[in-house]
Amino acid sequence: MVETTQRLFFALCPDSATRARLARAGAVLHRGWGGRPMRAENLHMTLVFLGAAPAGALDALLALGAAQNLPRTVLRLTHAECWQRSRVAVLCPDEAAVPLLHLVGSLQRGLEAAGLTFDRRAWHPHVTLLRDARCDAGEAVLESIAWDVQEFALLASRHDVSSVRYEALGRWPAGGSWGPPS
Ligand code: 2AM
Repeated sequence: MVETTQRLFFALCPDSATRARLARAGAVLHRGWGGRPMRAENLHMTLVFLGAAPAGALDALLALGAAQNLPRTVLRLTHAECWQRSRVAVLCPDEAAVPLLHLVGSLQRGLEAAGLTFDRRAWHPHVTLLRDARCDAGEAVLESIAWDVQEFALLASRHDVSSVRYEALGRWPAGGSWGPPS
Protein backbone atom coordinates (compact mmCIF):
# COMPACT_ATOMS: atom_id res chain seq x y z
CA MET A 1 0.00 0.00 0.00
CA VAL A 2 1.23 3.53 -0.76
CA GLU A 3 1.82 5.52 2.43
CA THR A 4 0.30 8.96 1.99
CA THR A 5 3.49 10.63 3.18
CA GLN A 6 5.95 9.11 0.76
CA ARG A 7 7.07 10.99 -2.32
CA LEU A 8 6.69 9.16 -5.58
CA PHE A 9 8.20 9.91 -8.95
CA PHE A 10 8.89 8.25 -12.29
CA ALA A 11 12.57 8.43 -13.16
CA LEU A 12 15.27 7.05 -15.39
CA CYS A 13 17.70 4.89 -13.46
CA PRO A 14 21.28 4.62 -14.73
CA ASP A 15 23.01 1.30 -15.29
CA SER A 16 25.98 0.72 -13.02
CA ALA A 17 28.61 2.03 -15.48
CA THR A 18 26.66 5.24 -16.08
CA ARG A 19 26.01 5.55 -12.36
CA ALA A 20 29.77 5.37 -11.73
CA ARG A 21 30.43 8.01 -14.43
CA LEU A 22 27.80 10.30 -12.93
CA ALA A 23 29.26 9.86 -9.46
CA ARG A 24 32.74 10.75 -10.79
CA ALA A 25 31.31 13.87 -12.45
CA GLY A 26 29.75 14.76 -9.09
CA ALA A 27 33.14 14.45 -7.41
CA VAL A 28 34.68 16.80 -10.00
CA LEU A 29 31.90 19.37 -9.55
CA HIS A 30 32.24 19.11 -5.78
CA ARG A 31 35.78 20.51 -6.01
CA GLY A 32 34.46 23.76 -7.42
CA TRP A 33 30.92 24.05 -6.17
CA GLY A 34 31.14 22.25 -2.80
CA GLY A 35 27.87 21.07 -1.32
CA ARG A 36 26.79 17.50 -0.68
CA PRO A 37 27.27 14.89 -3.40
CA MET A 38 24.23 12.70 -4.02
CA ARG A 39 24.73 9.11 -2.95
CA ALA A 40 25.60 7.12 -6.07
CA GLU A 41 22.70 4.72 -5.53
CA ASN A 42 20.26 7.67 -5.55
CA LEU A 43 21.35 9.15 -8.89
CA HIS A 44 18.43 9.38 -11.30
CA MET A 45 16.69 11.63 -13.82
CA THR A 46 13.17 12.58 -12.76
CA LEU A 47 10.58 12.19 -15.52
CA VAL A 48 7.40 13.10 -13.64
CA PHE A 49 7.19 14.03 -9.95
CA LEU A 50 3.96 13.04 -8.17
CA GLY A 51 4.78 13.82 -4.56
CA ALA A 52 2.46 12.22 -2.03
CA ALA A 53 0.17 9.85 -3.92
CA PRO A 54 -3.06 8.65 -2.31
CA ALA A 55 -3.18 5.21 -0.77
CA GLY A 56 -4.59 2.89 -3.40
CA ALA A 57 -2.91 4.63 -6.34
CA LEU A 58 -0.08 2.15 -6.58
CA ASP A 59 -1.86 -0.35 -8.84
CA ALA A 60 -2.79 2.39 -11.30
CA LEU A 61 0.77 3.73 -11.26
CA LEU A 62 2.27 0.31 -11.88
CA ALA A 63 -0.18 -0.31 -14.71
CA LEU A 64 0.71 3.07 -16.20
CA GLY A 65 4.43 2.28 -16.08
CA ALA A 66 3.88 -1.14 -17.63
CA ALA A 67 1.81 0.38 -20.47
CA GLN A 68 4.71 2.53 -21.70
CA ASN A 69 6.96 1.52 -24.54
CA LEU A 70 10.36 3.18 -24.30
CA PRO A 71 12.88 2.39 -27.04
CA ARG A 72 16.57 2.10 -26.18
CA THR A 73 17.76 5.69 -26.31
CA VAL A 74 21.11 7.36 -25.83
CA LEU A 75 20.90 10.52 -23.78
CA ARG A 76 23.95 12.76 -24.01
CA LEU A 77 24.57 14.73 -20.85
CA THR A 78 26.72 17.49 -22.25
CA HIS A 79 27.12 20.14 -19.59
CA ALA A 80 26.89 21.02 -15.90
CA GLU A 81 24.79 23.82 -14.47
CA CYS A 82 24.52 25.19 -10.94
CA TRP A 83 21.04 26.45 -10.13
CA GLN A 84 21.25 29.37 -7.70
CA ARG A 85 17.69 29.17 -6.41
CA SER A 86 17.66 25.52 -5.48
CA ARG A 87 21.43 25.34 -4.90
CA VAL A 88 21.79 22.13 -6.84
CA ALA A 89 24.47 21.23 -9.36
CA VAL A 90 23.08 19.22 -12.24
CA LEU A 91 24.11 17.57 -15.49
CA CYS A 92 21.91 18.33 -18.48
CA PRO A 93 21.57 17.28 -22.11
CA ASP A 94 21.67 19.94 -24.83
CA GLU A 95 18.39 18.56 -26.01
CA ALA A 96 16.01 16.03 -24.55
CA ALA A 97 15.93 12.81 -26.55
CA VAL A 98 12.60 12.64 -28.40
CA PRO A 99 11.58 9.21 -27.00
CA LEU A 100 11.99 10.61 -23.50
CA LEU A 101 9.78 13.58 -24.34
CA HIS A 102 7.19 11.08 -25.57
CA LEU A 103 7.53 9.06 -22.38
CA VAL A 104 7.09 12.11 -20.15
CA GLY A 105 4.04 13.22 -22.17
CA SER A 106 2.52 9.75 -22.10
CA LEU A 107 3.02 9.39 -18.34
CA GLN A 108 1.49 12.83 -17.76
CA ARG A 109 -1.53 11.99 -19.90
CA GLY A 110 -1.96 8.70 -18.04
CA LEU A 111 -1.79 10.43 -14.66
CA GLU A 112 -4.25 13.01 -15.83
CA ALA A 113 -6.65 10.29 -17.04
CA ALA A 114 -6.33 8.51 -13.69
CA GLY A 115 -7.10 11.75 -11.84
CA LEU A 116 -3.71 11.77 -10.10
CA THR A 117 -1.88 15.00 -9.38
CA PHE A 118 1.69 15.66 -10.45
CA ASP A 119 4.12 18.53 -10.91
CA ARG A 120 3.01 20.13 -14.18
CA ARG A 121 5.97 22.42 -14.64
CA ALA A 122 7.79 22.03 -17.95
CA TRP A 123 10.25 19.13 -17.88
CA HIS A 124 13.87 20.24 -17.61
CA PRO A 125 15.87 17.03 -17.97
CA HIS A 126 18.68 16.94 -15.42
CA VAL A 127 20.56 14.67 -13.07
CA THR A 128 21.19 16.27 -9.69
CA LEU A 129 24.75 15.62 -8.53
CA LEU A 130 25.19 18.08 -5.61
CA ARG A 131 22.86 19.67 -3.11
CA ASP A 132 23.63 22.86 -1.14
CA ALA A 133 26.11 23.83 -3.84
CA ARG A 134 27.83 27.23 -3.97
CA CYS A 135 27.04 28.38 -7.42
CA ASP A 136 29.35 31.38 -7.42
CA ALA A 137 32.53 29.44 -8.10
CA GLY A 138 32.57 29.84 -11.88
CA GLU A 139 31.87 27.46 -14.72
CA ALA A 140 32.54 23.75 -14.70
CA VAL A 141 33.83 21.93 -17.74
CA LEU A 142 33.18 18.20 -17.92
CA GLU A 143 33.37 15.51 -20.53
CA SER A 144 29.93 14.63 -21.78
CA ILE A 145 28.36 11.36 -20.64
CA ALA A 146 26.50 9.15 -23.11
CA TRP A 147 23.78 7.41 -21.10
CA ASP A 148 22.36 4.36 -22.85
CA VAL A 149 18.93 4.46 -21.22
CA GLN A 150 17.96 0.94 -20.25
CA GLU A 151 15.07 1.38 -17.87
CA PHE A 152 12.74 3.70 -16.07
CA ALA A 153 11.15 3.16 -12.68
CA LEU A 154 8.55 4.33 -10.21
CA LEU A 155 10.59 5.43 -7.19
CA ALA A 156 9.54 6.20 -3.64
CA SER A 157 11.77 8.43 -1.53
CA ARG A 158 12.17 7.14 2.00
CA HIS A 159 13.62 9.33 4.70
CA ASP A 160 15.25 8.08 7.83
CA VAL A 161 16.99 10.18 10.44
CA SER A 162 20.15 10.78 8.48
CA SER A 163 19.53 9.94 4.86
CA VAL A 164 17.20 9.67 1.90
CA ARG A 165 16.96 6.49 -0.08
CA TYR A 166 14.96 5.76 -3.21
CA GLU A 167 13.14 2.48 -3.47
CA ALA A 168 11.95 1.17 -6.85
CA LEU A 169 8.29 0.14 -6.62
CA GLY A 170 8.27 -0.84 -10.31
CA ARG A 171 10.89 -1.03 -13.05
CA TRP A 172 10.37 -1.26 -16.81
CA PRO A 173 13.11 -1.98 -19.34
CA ALA A 174 13.64 0.04 -22.49
CA GLY A 175 13.52 -1.90 -25.74
CA GLY A 176 11.63 -2.14 -28.98
CA SER A 177 10.36 0.80 -30.92
CA TRP A 178 8.15 3.63 -29.80
CA GLY A 179 4.44 3.10 -30.18
CA PRO A 180 1.26 4.02 -28.40
CA PRO A 181 0.76 2.47 -24.96
CA SER A 182 -0.81 -0.97 -25.30
P1 2AM B 1 15.63 16.05 -8.88
O1 2AM B 1 15.27 17.51 -8.79
O2 2AM B 1 17.07 15.84 -8.83
O3 2AM B 1 14.99 15.40 -10.04
C1 2AM B 1 12.50 13.11 -4.74
O4 2AM B 1 11.90 14.13 -4.03
C2 2AM B 1 13.20 13.64 -5.98
O5 2AM B 1 12.22 14.10 -6.92
C3 2AM B 1 14.06 14.82 -5.66
O6 2AM B 1 15.34 14.39 -5.36
C4 2AM B 1 13.96 15.65 -6.91
O7 2AM B 1 15.06 15.27 -7.66
C5 2AM B 1 12.75 15.18 -7.66
N1 2AM B 1 11.76 16.23 -7.83
C6 2AM B 1 11.30 16.65 -9.02
N2 2AM B 1 10.35 17.58 -8.87
C7 2AM B 1 10.20 17.77 -7.53
C8 2AM B 1 9.39 18.62 -6.75
N3 2AM B 1 8.48 19.45 -7.29
N4 2AM B 1 9.54 18.56 -5.40
C9 2AM B 1 10.43 17.71 -4.84
N5 2AM B 1 11.20 16.88 -5.53
C10 2AM B 1 11.11 16.90 -6.87
